[in-house]
Amino acid sequence: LNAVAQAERMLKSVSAENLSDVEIKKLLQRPRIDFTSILGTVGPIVEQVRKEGDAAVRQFTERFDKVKLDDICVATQDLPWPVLPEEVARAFDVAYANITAFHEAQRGADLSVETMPGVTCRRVTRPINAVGVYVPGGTAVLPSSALMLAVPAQIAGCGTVVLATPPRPDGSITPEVLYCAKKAGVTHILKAGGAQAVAAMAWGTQTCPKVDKIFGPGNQYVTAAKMLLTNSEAMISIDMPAGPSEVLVIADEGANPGHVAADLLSQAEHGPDSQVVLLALPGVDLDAVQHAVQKQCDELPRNETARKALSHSCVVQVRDREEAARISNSYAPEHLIINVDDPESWLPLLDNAGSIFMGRWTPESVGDYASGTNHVLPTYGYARMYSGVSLDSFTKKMTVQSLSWEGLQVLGPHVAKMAEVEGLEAHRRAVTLRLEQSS
Ligand code: HSO
Ligand code: ZN
Repeated sequence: LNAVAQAERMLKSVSAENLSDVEIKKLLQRPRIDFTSILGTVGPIVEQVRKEGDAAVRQFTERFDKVKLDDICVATQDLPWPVLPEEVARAFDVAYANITAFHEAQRGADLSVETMPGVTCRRVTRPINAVGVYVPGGTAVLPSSALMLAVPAQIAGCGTVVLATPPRPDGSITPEVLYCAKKAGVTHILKAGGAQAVAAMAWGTQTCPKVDKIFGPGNQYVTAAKMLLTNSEAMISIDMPAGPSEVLVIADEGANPGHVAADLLSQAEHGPDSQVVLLALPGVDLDAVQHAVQKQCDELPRNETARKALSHSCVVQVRDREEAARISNSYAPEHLIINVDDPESWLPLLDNAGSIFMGRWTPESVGDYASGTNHVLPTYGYARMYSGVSLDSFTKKMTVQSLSWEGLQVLGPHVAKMAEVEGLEAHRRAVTLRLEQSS
């Protein structure tokens, strides 16, 4: 019986009681990504796309995706609406509506403050003119990511939205991705993947517009290309640093072991280097959880991927809420599921997480697809200082100030004094010359 129990234990299990904070940190270390060799491959691709534009993209697409294409980048409006099964279209319509509602509500009012009499400071928001969104193909095509990125771009009012995605063997793009792209007002579809797609958007080609900011998850080549191009003459910014997907689940005695297992596996199936962590409060039936993980994992079409992810994942038994919150804050998970009684009382204790899923009835899947929140979130511990993608990600803010004659009389002498301190005489004069003039 013991041997069976042992074999069924898919997740390494430890007790926080026996470990120092440093040991826990070490235990929860993410798999390291070494970009050195990848950058060596990606650099020349990026360079060739810069020099040759479409011809290079075409060549790499033929080499990597095994597709020969004439039209690399096409206007979305020139592509016909794909025909989708009714239920599929309805599901994406619901997601579109909810994502729109939540991101529409993120529109903040412009600011205006009179800091001194006659001195007015404002802040106004403008869309980023041109953005590129990357939607991965490969082992799992994620049309939901098209919605998560194109919808806020549409609400922000970005003039050019290029969606890049690898073409299928027949040269077409996934119908669901096209459906989402058309709904969300994507202007151009770039039928390319990998570093060549990112480079095309960053430099611009004969047919692909140059963009100002590039968004979206992707494999290590995509990530490396984004990293390279941010520090290049292409003058682009990116959404955030990217790493493998992850979830941390906090469960109490009342959590259903089958639900806990399903939530852990839903992240594990994303990729072999995904990481899942369970913080189990006293009373959780850990054998039942391990058993459910094993059983459900075996049934998954992507069980091999999930199994690899589980091999660097674990269960940590915690003593109380404070200990759980401390470990979770230190790990800073991309997704945090609080499967406990009274989750609201936990929220004030939680500082670092990309997105939080509260209570018994909120699986991560709802946020991944359709509740309305964005699923492009900081991974790899970056939730400590980065936010997930939101409407703000597609805008920038300009400040505006205006002084009346009276305003300059009140503020000017102080500015002149500061300029004097800094030894910047021209700055001082720009004020004093005006002060000498009567209204
Ligand atoms: N969990 C993924 C998002 C996703 N899940 C897309 C399913 N489809 C990002 O962390
Ligand atoms: Zn997911």
